[in-house]
Amino acid sequence: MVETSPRHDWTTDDALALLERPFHDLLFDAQQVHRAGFRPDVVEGAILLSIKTGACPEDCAYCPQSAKWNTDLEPERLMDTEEIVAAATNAKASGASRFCMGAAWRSPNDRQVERVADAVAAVGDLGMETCVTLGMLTDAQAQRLADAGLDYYNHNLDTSPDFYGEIITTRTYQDRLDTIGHVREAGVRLCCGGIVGMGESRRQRAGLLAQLAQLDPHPESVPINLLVQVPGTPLHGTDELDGLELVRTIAAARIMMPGSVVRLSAGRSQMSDELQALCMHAGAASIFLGDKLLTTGNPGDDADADLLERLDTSLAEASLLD
Ligand code: SAM
Ligand code: DTB
Ligand code: SF4
Repeated sequence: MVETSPRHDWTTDDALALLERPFHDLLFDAQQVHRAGFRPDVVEGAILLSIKTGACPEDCAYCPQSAKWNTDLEPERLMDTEEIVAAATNAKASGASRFCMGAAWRSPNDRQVERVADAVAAVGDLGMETCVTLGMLTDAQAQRLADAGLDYYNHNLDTSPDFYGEIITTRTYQDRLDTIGHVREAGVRLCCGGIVGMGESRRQRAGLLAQLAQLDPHPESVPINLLVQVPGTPLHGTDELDGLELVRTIAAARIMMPGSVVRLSAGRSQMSDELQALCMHAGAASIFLGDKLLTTGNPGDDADADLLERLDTSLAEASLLD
C-alpha cells in the first residue's frame, strides 16, 4: 500500500523519481492516495473574478496583466463590493462552492485591503467559500483578511527556485515564502501551486513540487496551471508541454501532498476532454467553472457539465473522507 501520511522532507530528487516512474505505476499510486482521502467521483467547482485588472508593475513573463507587455488588455479599477456580490451570486447559482477574487497588484495598500475585506465578508454572507489573490501581504493585512472571514489566500510559488529568475525579476522566491508565512500565521488556509509549460525541465517541475511539499502544513489547495500562452507576453510561442507531463505532475502532487486538494486550474481550454479526464484520474479534484478565468478563456458551464456527466462525476465541495 502506498504511503498516505503527510511528509515534509521531500527533495527535488524524490519528486523527480516519482515523475520518472512508469506511467501506469505512477497513476495507480496516485489513485490509491486519492481514494484514501477523497471521493473519486466528486470535483469541486470554483469561479474566478478579476476584481482589479491589468496595469500590474510586476514582470511575470507568463502574465497578460503586466504593464510591461503589450497584450490588448483594458485595465480596470478595483470593483465595488456590490458588483462583486452580484457576480458571486451568479457563481453560486451556477454550482460553484468557492468564489476566488484576483487583483493585479504587486502588493495592495491598506485601503485596498480594507475594500477587499469588505467584499470578502459580503461574499461569505452568501454562504460561499472565499479566496483572494492580491499579491504580497504584510502580516497585518493577512490578519485583516482573516478577520473578515477569508477562507483561502492564493499565492503561488509558480516554479522551481532555479528557474524562477527566468520568469520574474521584480520579486524574489523568498518574498513569496514570506507572504505564505503571513497567511499561515493569520490562520487563513493556503492555496499555493504553480505553472507548468513555461519551458522548464522535468527536474524543475520536480523542484516546484518539492518546494510545495516542504511547506508545513501542506497548502490545503494546490493549483496546477498549464501556461495559457497570451500574445504579447514573453512566453507566447514557448514549446507546448506534452499533456502527459501535466498528468505526471498532478499525480506526483497528489502523492506528495495526500491531504491537499489538487486543482486542474488554468489551461483547460487548450486540453482535450480525454486529457482532462486523465488529470482527474491522476487526482485533480477541483476546476474553475465558467467561460473566463481572470482575463483568458475557460471551457464554460455547458462543456463542463457535459464532460462531468460523461465521467460520472458531480460537482460538490471537496471533503476529506472520514
Ligand atoms: N497579482 C497577484 C500575484 O501574482 O500574486 C495575484 C494574481 S496572479 C494573476 C495569480 C496567479 O495566476 C499567478 O501566480 C500565476 O500562477 C497564475 N497565472 C497568471 N497568468 C497565467 C497564465 N498565462 N497561465 C497560467 N497561469 C497564470
Ligand atoms: C491560480 O493558480 N490560477 C488562477 C488563480 N490562481 C488566480 C489564475 C489563472 C489565470 C490565468 C490567466 C488569466 O486568465 O489571466
Ligand atoms: Fe502582476 Fe500577478 Fe500578473 Fe505577476 S501574475 S504580473 S503580480 S497580476
